[in-house]
Amino acid sequence: DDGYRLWQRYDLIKDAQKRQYYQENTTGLLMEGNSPTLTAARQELEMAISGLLGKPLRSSTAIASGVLVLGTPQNSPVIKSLNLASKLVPLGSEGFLILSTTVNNKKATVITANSDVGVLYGTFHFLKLLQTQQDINNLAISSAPKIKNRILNHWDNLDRTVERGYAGFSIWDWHRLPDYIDQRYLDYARANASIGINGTVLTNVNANALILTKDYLIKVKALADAFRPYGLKVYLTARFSAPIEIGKLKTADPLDPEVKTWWKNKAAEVYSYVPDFGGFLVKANSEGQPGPQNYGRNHADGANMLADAIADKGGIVMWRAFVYDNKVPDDRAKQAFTEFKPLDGSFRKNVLVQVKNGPIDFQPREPFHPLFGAMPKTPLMMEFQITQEYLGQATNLVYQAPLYKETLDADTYVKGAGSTVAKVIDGSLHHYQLTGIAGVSNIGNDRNWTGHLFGQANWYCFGRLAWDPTLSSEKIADEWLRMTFTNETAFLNPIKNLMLQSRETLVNYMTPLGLHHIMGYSHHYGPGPWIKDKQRADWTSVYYHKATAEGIGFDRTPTGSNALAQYSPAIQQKFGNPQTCPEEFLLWFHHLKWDYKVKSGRTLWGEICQRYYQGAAEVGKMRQTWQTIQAFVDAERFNHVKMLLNIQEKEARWWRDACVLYFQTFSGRPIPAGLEKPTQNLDYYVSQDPKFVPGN
Ligand code: BDP
Repeated sequence: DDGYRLWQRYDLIKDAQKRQYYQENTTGLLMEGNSPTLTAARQELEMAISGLLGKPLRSSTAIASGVLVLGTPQNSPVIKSLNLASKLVPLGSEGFLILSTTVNNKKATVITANSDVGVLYGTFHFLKLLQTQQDINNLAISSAPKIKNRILNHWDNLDRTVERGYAGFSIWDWHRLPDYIDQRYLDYARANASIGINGTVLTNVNANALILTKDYLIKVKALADAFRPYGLKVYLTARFSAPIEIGKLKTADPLDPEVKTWWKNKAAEVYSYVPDFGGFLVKANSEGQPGPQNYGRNHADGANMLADAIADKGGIVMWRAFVYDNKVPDDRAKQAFTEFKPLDGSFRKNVLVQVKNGPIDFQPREPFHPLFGAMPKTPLMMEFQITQEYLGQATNLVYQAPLYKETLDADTYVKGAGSTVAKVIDGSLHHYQLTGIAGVSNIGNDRNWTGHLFGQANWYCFGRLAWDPTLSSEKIADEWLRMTFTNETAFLNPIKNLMLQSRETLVNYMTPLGLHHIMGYSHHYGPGPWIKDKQRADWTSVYYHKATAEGIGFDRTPTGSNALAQYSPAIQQKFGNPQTCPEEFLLWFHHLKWDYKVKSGRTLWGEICQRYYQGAAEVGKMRQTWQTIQAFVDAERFNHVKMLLNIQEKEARWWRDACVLYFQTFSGRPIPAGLEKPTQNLDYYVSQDPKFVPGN
């Protein structure tokens, strides 16, 4: 089994009693509507029920005991007769209701919503109950997404390379589009719908203007048509200089009337192919990308010009706040806030500012981005990275729900305790009208989609948290494991535990105690704490760890860059003092002496060593744990994970030894007794530059 089926496997439930029980509750399907979306729901149910229960799902026209009734009050007279309006109204356009009830005195399960896509989401939820072997007798489930726009960002180039993609090439086969609709596109849409993802940006933020030409737009249309039944809208990245590159204008100045007209016409052309086109994602004036600042304009000028071009069609602009350049002398972590905070309130209503979870760049651990909570008049959306650019790429098993949750649950204190980041992005804190969350996709054309089989869990947990940020990492892991592998507790308990620990383990062997950005240059693979003397200081590692003979860490308090001042007073107070700063952010905010005493009673140097060794040792334990569950997994998937865990253990030791030896050249202290000595010397690690890194 190569893992292609993701969490939608629908293999026969082995327990005959359970099968019997589910069969009694799925005796037939009564569905009165027949839109493409309802047809997708029907097909999914038919496929799943015949797989899980080994018996086809019959369509019925009358109510019989155990029937499934699907539809909306608009397209189903049976559902209309149930008078569910008071329950349905609060669920909005995408929520759903699943009810065990009686219809004409017959036992029935009703899956309904205000829209067909809500019914589809409800269908997937119902199937999950079967896949995870739950009770389905007294169902009264109502669920609606807490965030409106739940979007994957593909960093896919038109030549099918994928920036920071580690699962093969792009799944968009531009060459064979528009006439060839790969089954993979439909399976991709099914998977996204099953977790409530409702948008996809097809192209890289480092954009190519050609995507906006007719040749590509007809291909984009083909994808949009394939995805539409699944409630998945298509978005594109807009290259700011497109009016020059493909429009032959002399300028891309957002205040120039000709430029405005060009974008209006271009937008109209896009909508002529894709009438429900979602809108544009823009990276501007960041890492060399063109933008409004090239013309002396600001981000709001640029975003508003594009927003005006698509407003009447209902489109949105997602304008990224990931901006930095070498003009910031003291601290890159401050730049986004410095540029965007003064613009609060000056964006059009259909603009969202898309902010990465932390102020640097998707590190194994970062504090939440200080913009969250700081722009009450501008809807901010979250950008997480699902692809593991800085998390061991596709050879490391790291379950990211705990990382996402850490940011979502972080308290900004901007309106007193409880002002969490989740409440900023779900709109409840500042009453945003638009809300959104994006995940940089880890999907490629590898058979198993994500390179590492456990990368699928990160796609899955992103979708689940986008729907409901209050879900726990544990619950999501449990669902995913049950659907992807088995419902056996002897498998679930150890592997769930392994997943839940995996992110902390990775932080320990890569960047413990708030260290960050010390990876290999450019490709970002493997350790590189020694990186220095590049064309930009903020692309080096020494800029971030600031190790000297005295100590280590980035002072972001008032005695240093004072990036801390961008957070609310309560955070400043807590994080500003090394004694009260959460230890996981210690060296993010403080430069401390090697002999500084940490909570464990060890010196800082001793603790750094301890963490690196602990992290590497834990990967050894992960490897052993995997061995114990062999009986529950088919050979192909078992061996896939086994081999990758072997690689991960090597890599964890590589990180450990390289970093400890390097930092030792500053601390001048021995590796604490009891910890095995690295087998190589530092020169060896410095001379190792990985040669076969994809995606960079
Ligand atoms: C960094 C990546 C780079 C991306 C950039 C971005 O290294 O490849 O283009 O982020 O988010 O993480 O724009």
